[in-house]
Amino acid sequence: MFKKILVANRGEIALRIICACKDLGIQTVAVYSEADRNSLHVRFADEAVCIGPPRSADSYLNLAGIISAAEVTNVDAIHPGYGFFSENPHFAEVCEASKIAFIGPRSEVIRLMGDKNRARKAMAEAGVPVLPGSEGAISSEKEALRLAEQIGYPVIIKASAGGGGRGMRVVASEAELNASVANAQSEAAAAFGCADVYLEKFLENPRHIEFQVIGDHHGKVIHLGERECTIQRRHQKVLEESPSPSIDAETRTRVGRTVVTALEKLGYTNSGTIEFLMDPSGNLYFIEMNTRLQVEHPVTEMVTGIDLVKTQILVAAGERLEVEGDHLPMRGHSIECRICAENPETFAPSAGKVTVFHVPGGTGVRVDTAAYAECVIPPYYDSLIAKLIVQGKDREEAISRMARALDMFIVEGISTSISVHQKIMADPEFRAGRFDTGYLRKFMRNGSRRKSV
Ligand code: MV4
Repeated sequence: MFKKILVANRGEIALRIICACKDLGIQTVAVYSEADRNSLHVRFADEAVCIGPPRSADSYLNLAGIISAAEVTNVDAIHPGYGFFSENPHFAEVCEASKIAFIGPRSEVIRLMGDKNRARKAMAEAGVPVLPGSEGAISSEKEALRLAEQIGYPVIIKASAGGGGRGMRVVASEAELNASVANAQSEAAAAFGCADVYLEKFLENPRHIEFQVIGDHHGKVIHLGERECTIQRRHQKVLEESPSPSIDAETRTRVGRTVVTALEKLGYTNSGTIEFLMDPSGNLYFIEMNTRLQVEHPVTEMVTGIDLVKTQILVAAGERLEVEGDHLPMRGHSIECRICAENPETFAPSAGKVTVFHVPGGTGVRVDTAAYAECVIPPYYDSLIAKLIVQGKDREEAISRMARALDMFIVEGISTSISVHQKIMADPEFRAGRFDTGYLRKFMRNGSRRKSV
């Protein structure tokens, strides 16, 4: 087992990882930027190393600084959290070469899934349904036209090196497609350093559903059910829940078995998420795989009862997943609201000093945060300041607990998205489970004030 782990991240997720290490009796090393000197991850880690100036590029993305910190503190492993180096195959390779365990999948698998076109091909070959589209990268305008004709418009052109909504363009007709391929290729080359693009059938206002998996180093992969992540704004999730109100037990069993079989074939290790789009008939199609721990992992923890971060550490250290069958059973319902430091009307970031900070509690309430009264939210990083997570015996109980907890969450000094979540919890359409990826746009337009989303 590892004796000491370096946490290559900040904020709530750094604290979350430190908690798991403490539960396992593992020593921790924090790394921090000059803007994060007074952060709780620095305070609660056993050791802390400053790795540079405030900007992420100079600190949390300072590869040499992080590896040096790992070497001088003599850690056995690095947990990358989410964002930063979590899905960087080069970082994982450097760890592997430095004999430091990277708490995540093997670098080749990270690289494979980072190429969205290769990932689509690999998953299709392993038996996971994908949307109709190109078999590899598109090589010519002619090929794209022929394919689009065959599958029908609208289609979407995606950059292989994109993902998470970056480098996509919807094409409604043949006339539009003509200029699109070359433009998409040069845009992709400029933005990602790789010109490869591929084509898919475009689904209008789908739902976004993702399956959580974890694999050990002995060939065993299990799934932990799905998360409903449809409610997003500009490709940023706003709230997530598990189970999805639109997935039944039969679908969960069938899709779960399909993803577990596919990932066992790929020799997948550690935590991963398989993203699907759902069409109005309830069919699921693979779009992308994320090879990291996700922001929304707590809703899965609440319904399965396992500590995912602890499990990540244990499997990275070579322990077996002691589970019969291909999944863990789920119980009850969980919802997570992302509380962001932003203006709830314009969604502009709102950095600055938090003067009052009171977190809700009570039955079925969990708050993952690194904020505290009098702390300063720096402008350099992601605006997420807290995750409010609730569980209940069913969706209705979870929603009423969330509404209660939001009312008892007090943040003063900066603006937050709490009021947006309060409106969603009160919305009959949300309560009925009726929403798609266009939900927030429609919902905000129908609200008391007109807003741009
Ligand atoms: C799509 C799509 C429709 N059809 N692919 C956006 C994020 C990235 N993971 C994939 N995305 C989409 N891919 C096809 N073939 C619509 C989206 C999409 C979306 C997906 C999930 C949640 C919110 C979204 C908002 C806009 C577009």
